[in-house]
Amino acid sequence: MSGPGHVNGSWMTKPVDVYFWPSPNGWKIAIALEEMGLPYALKPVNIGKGEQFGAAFMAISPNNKMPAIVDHDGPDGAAISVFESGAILQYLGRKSGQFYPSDERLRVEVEQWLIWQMAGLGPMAGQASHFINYAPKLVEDQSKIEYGRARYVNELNRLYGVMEKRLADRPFLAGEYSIADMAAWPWTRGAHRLGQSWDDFPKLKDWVDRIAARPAVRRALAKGEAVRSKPASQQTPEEAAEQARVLFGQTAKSVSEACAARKL
Ligand SMILES: N[C@@H](CCC(=O)N[C@@H](CS)C(=O)NCC(=O)O)C(=O)O
Repeated sequence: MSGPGHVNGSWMTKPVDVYFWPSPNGWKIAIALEEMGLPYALKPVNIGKGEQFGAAFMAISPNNKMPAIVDHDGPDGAAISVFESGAILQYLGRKSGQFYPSDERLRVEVEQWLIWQMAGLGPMAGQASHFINYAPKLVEDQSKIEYGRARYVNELNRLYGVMEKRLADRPFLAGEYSIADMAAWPWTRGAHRLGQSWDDFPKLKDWVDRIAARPAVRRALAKGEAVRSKPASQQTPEEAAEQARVLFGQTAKSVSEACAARKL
């Protein structure tokens, strides 16, 4: 194959640096790179330990969140950095000429579902996860979190319903497998941890299984999990408390202080 950015081109020999931690937004990028056959190197950013506040990382990801990439073979031959998983997927799709069609109608199909994931599914699933998996351990009076929990679990349920309808008559969100599926899958596969039941979403479950069976997805998960020094399930209560302190309740001031402390 040839064409802009295809993987056989000699200019594409340098691995893409992927600033990564094994969590849903990170998986999207590892999956895309495996699917596209682009060489990459995972650069761990342990967000539970505050590594996202380091100066070098903040220079490429000013939102103090992973994922971010540095492509040393940028469009003009010089390095380019990209943050925000949706923008990274679009960049890699254009670079590789895969999973992101150049035909305008097909591209619009992909983009609608990609942006839908970025603006809706991801943020709502993230909040549902917070209220189900983290907030109960951080708040003594459980009645204080009930409203937030129901709000995000219900909204996620509605969004899964949108996918269920969409997948009723096509195998993937934009018809063909695309970067939109890669973006949505990590926020869907753990439905049971987000207050949802597969009994309500059989088509969605088939789609989750179809993507999980892809060799590239399996490779991405294996390589990404290897970045952790131990499985998340073996985290001690002290480590969990430290992670919650670093990640939750951030403000502009707390981020500035965390960045300053990392420079000492
Ligand atoms: N909209 C961003 C969200 C990225 C995001 O939320 N990353 C989380 C982990 S999944 C993170 O790095 N959190 C670190 C922090 O909040 O300090 C994207 O899609 O890239």
